[in-house]
Amino acid sequence: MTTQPAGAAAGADFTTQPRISVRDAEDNLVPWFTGTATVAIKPGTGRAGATLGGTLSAPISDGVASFTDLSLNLAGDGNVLVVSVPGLTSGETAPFTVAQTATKLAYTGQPGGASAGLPFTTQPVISVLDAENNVALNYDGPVTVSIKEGTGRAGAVLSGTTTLDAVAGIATFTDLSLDLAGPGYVLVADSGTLTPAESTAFTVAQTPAKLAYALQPGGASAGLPFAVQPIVLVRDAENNLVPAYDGPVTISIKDGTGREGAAPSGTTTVNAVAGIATFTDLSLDLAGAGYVLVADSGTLAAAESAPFAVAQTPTKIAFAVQPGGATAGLAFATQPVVQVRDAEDNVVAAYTGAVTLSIKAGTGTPGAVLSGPTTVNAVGGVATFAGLSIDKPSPGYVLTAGSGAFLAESAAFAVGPGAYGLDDVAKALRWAGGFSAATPLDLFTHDVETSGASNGVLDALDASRIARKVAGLEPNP
Ligand SMILES: [Ca+2]
Repeated sequence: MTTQPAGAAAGADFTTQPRISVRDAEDNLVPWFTGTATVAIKPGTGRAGATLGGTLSAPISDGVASFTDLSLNLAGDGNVLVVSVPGLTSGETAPFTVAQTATKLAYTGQPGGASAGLPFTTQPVISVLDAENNVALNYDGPVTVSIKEGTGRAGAVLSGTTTLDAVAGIATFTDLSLDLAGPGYVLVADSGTLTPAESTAFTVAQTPAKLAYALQPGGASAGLPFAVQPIVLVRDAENNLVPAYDGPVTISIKDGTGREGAAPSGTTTVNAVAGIATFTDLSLDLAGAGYVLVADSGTLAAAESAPFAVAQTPTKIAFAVQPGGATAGLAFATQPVVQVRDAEDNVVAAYTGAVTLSIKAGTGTPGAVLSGPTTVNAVGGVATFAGLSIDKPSPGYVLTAGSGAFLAESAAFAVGPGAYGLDDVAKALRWAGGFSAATPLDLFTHDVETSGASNGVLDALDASRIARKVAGLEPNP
């Protein structure tokens, strides 16, 4: 070796190319020698797999041969070249180093499996390469990944550890994510000095992750549709609306909230439209405080509404106890009880208004009078009457209850005849004898021969029975 190779960098011609000379045994130049010198890597030296490039043969002229364009493609230490000439002892270079110059970045692993707000299932891998596209094993500087301007969705943000130090020339990202779904994202890898690299374009999908109330339920009154019906959104991990979602969303009462035993009514399950579930007719049957509604899809994270109260609105009155056991002129054995109720027939405990009873026009005996305290203030939503009586007997009385705008009617009931007198005995005898015709009301009041039942005929038996009552032999009435 007359000149040792030097200035070797991977993929580049050595800046100092080797030169050999032919010597005799005494180490003197043999200027008359002609032939061809061939150079090769000495096996087992340098980087495994390295190849020697350039013109590997050089003519020997005046005992000297010069190589001009040798290069090694891989960086490494301890490279030794062997120069051989047929018939002569081979020569070897001193071990030398092939340096490596990092020049550019490249995506050796493309980002993929991206869904808004979730780490890519395939994270990008960036390699630092030299001019020969060999990984620059010595490179351990930082590599930063960012969204290429103008690609993907405007305003998107790349999250995760976006800057990593390369390890042996390779930067392996682990937790990158993008917050907005969209097609055509391109990531740029940049080190500040090396030629940047761009990923292939990829799409960020959108995965529905959770539900959220966009509009809270409100204006609730027992049995009536909420004045403000809830609206539930389907969102991805980044709280973006998921317009592609059209699955069902179901509303239920959160266990342990509101009134025990309450149940929602209306269309409690609706399909989302463009990621929005709009309820229209929900109601709750029981008044109470602290109701929380759960919106659930079965798969996405459920949402809870803010707590709200269900008020109670009186909507009607009703006879809870029907009048009964009535005898003309005597207090009903069973006095009526009227309740003020909400739309769900729950008693409106807060109601204290007056409730007034009257005989419904056209029922009972014309001119009959309802006596007693016919107006009672409700207590706890309940008006309890006492001491009411009707003076004239008849079947088919109906009482009307009124309170404000609310009206209710009782079931029809009979007011039986009061105590009989001698004139009743006389009347009965006249009807029994056919001296006068009995009206239906006469039949109702004087057909008494069987206890509590009528045989539909006024005859002598009825007259005798009434006579026994008048005489005190039977209860009267
Ligand atoms: Ca009879």
